[in-house]
Amino acid sequence: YIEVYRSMRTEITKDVLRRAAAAFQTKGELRSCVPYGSGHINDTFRLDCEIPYILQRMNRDIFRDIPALMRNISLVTSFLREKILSRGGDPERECLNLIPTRDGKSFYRDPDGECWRAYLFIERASSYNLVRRPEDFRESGRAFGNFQLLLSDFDASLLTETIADFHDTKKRFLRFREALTEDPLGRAKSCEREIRFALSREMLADRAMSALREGRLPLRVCHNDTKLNNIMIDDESGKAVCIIDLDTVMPGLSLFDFGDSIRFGASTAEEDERDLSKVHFSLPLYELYREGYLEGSGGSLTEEEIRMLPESARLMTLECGVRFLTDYLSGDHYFHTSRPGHNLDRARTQFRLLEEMEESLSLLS
Ligand code: ADP
Ligand code: GN1
Ligand code: MG
Repeated sequence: YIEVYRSMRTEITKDVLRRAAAAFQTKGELRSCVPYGSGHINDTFRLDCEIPYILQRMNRDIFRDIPALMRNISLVTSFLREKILSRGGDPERECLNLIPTRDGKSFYRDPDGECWRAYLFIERASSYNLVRRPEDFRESGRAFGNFQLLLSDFDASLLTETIADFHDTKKRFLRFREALTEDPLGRAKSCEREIRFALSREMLADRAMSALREGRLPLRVCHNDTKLNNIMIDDESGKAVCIIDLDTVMPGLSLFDFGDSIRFGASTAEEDERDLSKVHFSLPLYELYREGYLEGSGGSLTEEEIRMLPESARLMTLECGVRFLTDYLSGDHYFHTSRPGHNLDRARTQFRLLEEMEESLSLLS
């Protein structure tokens, strides 16, 4: 066990961690528990007992209704489990498996009110912050497309919206403008170029949501957070094993899922790369992902959805850049950061990518 884990929210001491770990129906003695992965939202640990587990402290500043969030995840994972079984797959590996608490609940609330959950650890598979082999990216497109197809007969009315207006880019701009007006730390002067860049594209923000309102795009059950490190790729075969991070599974547009994967994975550098000369949008990676996604979604996308794919990549990249910049201006309360200016660095990579997408993708749409 580590002595103290300094989370962005509150410290997690060894005792707190031990107590949380002991709350679940894990097998054998607890051996170790160490911080794990590079997610921006929850505090994630690898817990080793007789077998390994993932232990997560959920971010209750962001997810305000944890029981509803956990109900969503229980419903979706049980539904996927049945589908995986019926196609002869291995549900222990191909979907997330929640470990119940010792008193049979889906999550544990500690004495401070913090909420924890545990999953089986998916072994012999990895998640990546950068595409390792181009073929893996096609594979992840196929898996995210298939994820949506599998959930196409899931009753969306059972799901609670875990974060309201999650991909409403226009509303994201409104919050950005508020942060800009407040500028609580006087940071706006350090990013005037980025602010101008974002504001000059605000007129694009409503393109997807207005198509939904006008009935030109269908509402589907989506993942909503389809970056490459939310998918586990088998270490040996290179096949996508399991889609993880189900916190934002809720009704949305297929374009959100497609566009978000592109903004993260079709980049030649990591999301927080400081040297912008390394950050490029890769059209070949875009094409590979598109092929995989269309295959995985099994012909279920409408013509209009397909027509808007290039635009969705630009939109989700713009939205994410604006969210990083908003968090930078407001004092870094939302995304985990590990250095000063981290969110600004992230906003810059998104805007660099977007500039290149505007050149190369406009030829496609
Ligand atoms: P966040 O919401 O903070 O992004 P995630 O649920 O994505 O949290 O988990 C963070 C990281 O932990 C993932 O990117 C992945 O590397 C790892 N991870 C999560 N769940 C599992 C699992 N069941 N098995 C193995 N690794 C996992
Ligand atoms: C967050 O949770 P994580 O790290 O997989 C965020 C996404 C952003 C992403 C940017 C719930 O994803 O929306 O696109 O960071 N998740 C939430 O890397 O806000
Ligand atoms: Mg994640």
